[in-house]
Amino acid sequence: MASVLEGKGLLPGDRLCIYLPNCLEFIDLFLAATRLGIIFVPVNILYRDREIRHILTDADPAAIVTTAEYAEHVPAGVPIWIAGELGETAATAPPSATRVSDPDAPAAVVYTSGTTGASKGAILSHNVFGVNAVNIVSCWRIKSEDRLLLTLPLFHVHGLANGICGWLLSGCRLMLTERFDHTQAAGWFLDFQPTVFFGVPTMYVRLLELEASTAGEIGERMRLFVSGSAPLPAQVLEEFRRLYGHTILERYGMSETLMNISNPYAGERRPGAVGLPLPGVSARVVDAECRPVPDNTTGELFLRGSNVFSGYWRRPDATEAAFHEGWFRTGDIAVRSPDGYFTLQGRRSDLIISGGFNIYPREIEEFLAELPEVAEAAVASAPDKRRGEVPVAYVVAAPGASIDAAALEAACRAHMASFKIPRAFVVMEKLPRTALGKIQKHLLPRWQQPE
Ligand code: MCA
Repeated sequence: MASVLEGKGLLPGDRLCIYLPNCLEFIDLFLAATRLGIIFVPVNILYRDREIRHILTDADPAAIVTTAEYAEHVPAGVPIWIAGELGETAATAPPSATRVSDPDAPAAVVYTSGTTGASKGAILSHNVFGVNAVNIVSCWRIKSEDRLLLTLPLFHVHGLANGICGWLLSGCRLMLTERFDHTQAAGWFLDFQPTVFFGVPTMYVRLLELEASTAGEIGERMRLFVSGSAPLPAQVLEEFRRLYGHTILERYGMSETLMNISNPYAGERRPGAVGLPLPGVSARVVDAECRPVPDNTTGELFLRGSNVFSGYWRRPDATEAAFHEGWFRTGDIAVRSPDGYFTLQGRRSDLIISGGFNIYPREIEEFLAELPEVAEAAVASAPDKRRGEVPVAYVVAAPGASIDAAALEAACRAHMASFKIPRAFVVMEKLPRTALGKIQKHLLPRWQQPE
């Protein structure tokens, strides 16, 4: 695949966008691109025209690789290569001798809606992927005898950095599925008999729905369940322990830093806490003036280490704002216990994490406000048993217009990823605002998921 990409004229530093569901070509393209020093830019397969256009404009790639089926979602303007055709050519191509040697050079740019504004490209060096893989393989004791069931999307670093790079470094046996499907999960566990599983809390909530006998059989063969990308409710951890006989190991990461903090493999896996800093990671809790606070005191979590990204792609302003005296500002609120365990308590921004996917309300609010029948909109989160949080839209009709929720939902579905679509459109006379005009989301009427 590396010689195919070279044959296409790609050079070190060029960007290559990948808009693919999980498949073997995804892995081949990741390995080929990074070996050539081409910057790998994965695009969420659930993204649609607006979201893809934003990344194509920002990353300015040489091409985007996708399938014939998904090509229809890709806006015109950038060469489209079909993954299957690249794979066929690669099968008979001579191996490439090229290998980059600068570990601090960018290996990938991963778009994240982060803590503020439209998504930005987090620049991840080869070293960051290497440090992360070494940390999780050693700390979670992944061996070549292990069998890893990976159902996470590879367009996010949970699946790509922890899943694929953890598999490659450990030499374990990997089963990769196109996506997580709760109707097939039991079969996958019973047939493949994995020993390690990486998941988001939504997956664990789904696994709680299995028969006790099936769960027990799965638990007997499993060695380690890891959870991340969103908070794992302590009650889910407890129910899971009763049903599967395993205490899920919760860890905390970000697209900008990969894994930062993890509950120990041996030692207390504390419900509700994300654990202890990984080797090489410094973590501190600071006050509004960025000064360290004592234990048991809430503040913003700052991180430093060789796992931290190189900045945001072509966004020197956002990169500058993301650091303070060499410390990365996570935007997460945390507290450290005297024995060193960190617990996350919320976020500085109104980011919504649904099923492990980040949703930035501003993006949906701006889309809705562009619609002629909407004067203004606010998007807030509502609790959801399966996904943790889901977005809910509160809209004020334009003068003389009436709001048709189904039409708003159809408009959202046509232009953005399915997980971002508000679960309800609550019509309001006006939105609660402070004297300065800032919308007060905590005053919006709570919306309950209908049973
Ligand atoms: C969902 N859909 C997909 C995928 N996931 N289609 C293709 N590929 C996928 N990977 C489709 C579903 O089929 C469904 O389609 C629609 O999207 C809505 O899905 P959803 O509402 O998400 O519900 P679900 O189908 O039950 O999906 C639950 C899920 C998904 C599979 C757990 O939420 C998921 O994959 N979450 C993982 C996100 C992730 O990897 N986060 C890591 C970010 P239809 O509507 O047609 O039926 S990295 C990170 O956060 C940091 C670094 C960290 O610490 O990990």
